[in-house]
Amino acid sequence: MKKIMVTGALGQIGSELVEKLRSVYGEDNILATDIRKSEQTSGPFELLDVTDGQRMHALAKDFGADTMMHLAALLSATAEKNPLLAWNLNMGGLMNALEVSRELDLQFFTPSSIGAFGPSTPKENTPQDTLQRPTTMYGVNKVAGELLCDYYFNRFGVDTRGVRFPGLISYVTPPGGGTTDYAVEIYYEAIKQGSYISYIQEGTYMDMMYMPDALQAIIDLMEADAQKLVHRNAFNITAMSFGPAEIAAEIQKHLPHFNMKYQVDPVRQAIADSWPNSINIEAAQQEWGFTAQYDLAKMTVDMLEKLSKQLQPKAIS
Ligand code: AKB
Repeated sequence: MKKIMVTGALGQIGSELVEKLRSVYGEDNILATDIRKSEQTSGPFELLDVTDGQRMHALAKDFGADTMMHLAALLSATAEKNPLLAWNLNMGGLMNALEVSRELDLQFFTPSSIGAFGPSTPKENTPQDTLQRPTTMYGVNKVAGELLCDYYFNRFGVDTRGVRFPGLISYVTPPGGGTTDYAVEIYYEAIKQGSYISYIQEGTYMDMMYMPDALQAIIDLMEADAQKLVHRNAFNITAMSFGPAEIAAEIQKHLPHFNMKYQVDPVRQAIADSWPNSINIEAAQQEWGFTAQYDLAKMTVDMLEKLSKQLQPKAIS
């Protein structure tokens, strides 16, 4: 049975990944860590600032971890506001997590992103192996991270694995500081207000994926036969590509009065414009059998159903 330590466990991916891992591998086999204190009462949890490599090492060792899932990082829009902090946290945290994995011989996962591509990357059907000259600090971090993970595998034999996530959509923990966050906010506002003001311009396509598919992808990649992995790190994966008008139209099928206006944020629009419209996922499909269950229509049904229940005014007892 695996013993997995997760950093950034209270973030958008971490909060759901920890639950999923606990249901697969057992509650006591997953150590959740975060810089903030958890309000949840069950399951192992420790406070951890990922820039503190010594504490990271001690926690992994005491827990008897055999796997590290390193999620703690600043997302693209926040990183653009504070590039130095992003460098220190994203790269410092990753180096510590890789070093701990080398020292304790842990299997290793960390996510890269479609943000690892830039304006000179082919925009449609973006290949797995292609030009990567991103123009954001987040992108610089992600490319450096992809190379570091390859380096730790080739140089030290650390079993590093990873994917390039598209925008992730979920109803559990909202993302914070990303460029693709609009595709989550729109569902909340559709239910709460019946309207949404999009900071991303009509016609701006980005890849997206529903959280259950993202969690399953992490588990499938970590369980995959190492002999079949040609790439190991930074596999392109996605489930759908749409712009604001397409997601709004899908919501209108269920909430006919929903309307959307545009008030474009130049910083996040520039980031989105530098990313691909749609990426090619053949390497992930061929090397470890990646598939996604949710398209835009199926995800929208589930998001609206789950959020309607969650946002219902609670009866006063
Ligand atoms: C972001 O928008 O920064 C993230 C990502 C695509 O990496 N959701």
